[in-house]
Amino acid sequence: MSLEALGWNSQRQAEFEAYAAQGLMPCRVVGEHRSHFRVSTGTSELSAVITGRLRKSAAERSDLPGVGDFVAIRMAEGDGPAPIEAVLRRTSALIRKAAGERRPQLLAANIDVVFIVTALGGDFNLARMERYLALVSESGATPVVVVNKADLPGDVVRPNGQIDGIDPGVPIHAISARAQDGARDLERYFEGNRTVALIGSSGVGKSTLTNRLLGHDAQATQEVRAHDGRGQHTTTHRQLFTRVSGGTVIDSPGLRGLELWNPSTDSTSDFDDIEALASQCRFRDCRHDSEPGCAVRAAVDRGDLDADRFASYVKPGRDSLRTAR
Ligand SMILES: Nc1nc2c(ncn2[C@@H]2O[C@H](COP(=O)(O)OP(=O)(O)O)[C@@H](O)[C@H]2O)c(=O)[nH]1
Ligand SMILES: [Mg+2]
Ligand SMILES: [Zn+2]
Repeated sequence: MSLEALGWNSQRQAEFEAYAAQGLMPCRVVGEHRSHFRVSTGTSELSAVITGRLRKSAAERSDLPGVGDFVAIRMAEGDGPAPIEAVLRRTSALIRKAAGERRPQLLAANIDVVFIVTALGGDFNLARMERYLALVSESGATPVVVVNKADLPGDVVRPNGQIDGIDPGVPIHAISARAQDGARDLERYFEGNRTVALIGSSGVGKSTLTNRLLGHDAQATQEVRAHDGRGQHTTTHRQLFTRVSGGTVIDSPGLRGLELWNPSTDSTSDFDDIEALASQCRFRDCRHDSEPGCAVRAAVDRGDLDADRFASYVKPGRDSLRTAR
């Protein structure tokens, strides 16, 4: 293995020359833990920590290194973790604004392709898919729609290979990660040692597909709860996996629902949690009144969303904000 297999290229090398002159070494962040990072030099993996200077120079939390970042480290003397001195320019960044939090959080950096994974058996939702597509495009990565569980009954993908309502320019792959059908068609997205991230609802088969793409079981998969067809989250910390045949994969970089940060629109709303729910309503222009398939009202009914908060969200005058999404 070399750093090239992890996506290092001549542009990055050119940018790195100034750091090389300071005796620093290029690495890619492959894991993020509470107290430290795991970085790969291409030939070995080591622990690393952010220097105080780098922390101070970051205007936003999302400027700090995260999984997928290429960084400049100083080789530690002795056994301690290597200090990360700099983060190289990102070619793309998946950033989210967590519900109730004002500060953006980096989910993954330098992602070339995002597989937006959905599955037959009830997961597919056009409004949610459109939102994923828009936000992935904005991150700088290329979106690819993967409809998993093609072994189950369902008619999301039309016989011509397209999905009603989705831009025909977006590649769509109907596969079965479990039966191994069609997963080979996804190999092409790793050509040139590219990095692919998988996003989508829990239970759609992201970890199963990740294992398929890696050729071994690196990620734990889960059984879907029988009563409602939904999955539980089993993927805990973010990790970048290297494929033996080149390229890297990140299984669900931490996206829950649709809390992606969208830098070009107003995302500093106090109602991100409700807006994330609203994006899952059946109708895109849902007024959360009496429309069928309203995810916001359902959350109120379940007790997941406070009724008073909901009332202040729908109070007159907020219409423009809600429809501006
Ligand atoms: N029928 C069917 N089930 C699948 C397929 N791929 C994954 N699953 C199952 O879906 C469940 C959730 O898979 P998992 O990979 O953990 O989903 P994740 O939450 O998206 O990572 C597991 O029980 C898998 O065995 C598939 O192609 N067909
Ligand atoms: Mg998983
Ligand atoms: Zn609604």
